[in-house]
Amino acid sequence: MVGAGISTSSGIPDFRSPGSGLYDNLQKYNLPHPTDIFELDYFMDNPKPFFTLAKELYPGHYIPSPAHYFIRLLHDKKLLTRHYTQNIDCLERLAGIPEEKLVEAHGTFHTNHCVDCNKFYTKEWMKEKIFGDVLPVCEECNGIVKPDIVFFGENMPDHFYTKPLEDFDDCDLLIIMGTSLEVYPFASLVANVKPNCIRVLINRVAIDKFSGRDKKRDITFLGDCDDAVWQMADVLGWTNELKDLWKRESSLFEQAREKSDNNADQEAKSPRISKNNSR
Ligand code: CNA
Repeated sequence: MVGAGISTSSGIPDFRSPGSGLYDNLQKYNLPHPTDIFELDYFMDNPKPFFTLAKELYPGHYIPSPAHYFIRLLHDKKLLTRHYTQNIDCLERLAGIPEEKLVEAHGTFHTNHCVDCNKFYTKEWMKEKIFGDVLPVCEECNGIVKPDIVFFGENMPDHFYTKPLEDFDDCDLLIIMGTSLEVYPFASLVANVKPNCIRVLINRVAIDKFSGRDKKRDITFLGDCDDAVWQMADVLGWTNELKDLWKRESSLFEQAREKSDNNADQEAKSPRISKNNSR
């Protein structure tokens, strides 16, 4: 089970870290309250702050961290039952964790729907709107099209409710990384494992709700997720494998990113027709 802390070393801020977290850095959006950016009612009145943030967070800019590749290694070695994530950055998919092993509890930028008529739109369609600074408006009914990110008060995806029933009874080690465990119902999953399952929390700061819960089986590693996975890789004898995987994949992403930056530079030099849309 993971949260925003596994992606901070990739350059994506979390929500709640004082100073660097998104909630401390949303002044430019003039929100009455920081969490309004993920409130559906606020979004329906004023979708611009969300789409400005979406442009910053949009998948494609960031490269998965060693923590993501450690989870990929667990999968490659057939040790991963499932990966439950609160993150919306799609870095697990980029790290090669297959869709059937993922529960993206708070949704994803991968798919998009009209909030009024529910028409589906592809991620390529949405990306063009977001990066063109154009409000994504439904071609059928003129409603706003929203990435399938779960906003406060919205239902979680169906598999968030079905997969734990398959997974948690059989789980013999629950690794929880980079999360404040503040957001429910996701946080409540930690209680779903059987009493003999070891639970390891890896986080920069202690989480009261977790620490001391059950001293016989709960372990807290206070520190960075990447440091923790390198240490685990070391004791498992996987250091070289993790290093090779991380280096190989990261250099492929760097090459792709350079190529796309060069293409964007070329495009910027040629005149473009404005695609501004009014609603
Ligand atoms: P959070 O409440 O911001 O908590 C993150 C936790 O991670 C904090 O306790 C930090 O101390 C800790 N942390 C930060 N960096 C590291 C690190 N390198 N190593 C170890 N610990 C670290 O975020 P949660 O994920 O718990 O909250 C759930 C929200 C955050 C979900 O709804 C997400 O959609 C949302 N979110 C996602 C992203 C993303 O997709 N990358 C980014 C920001 C927020």
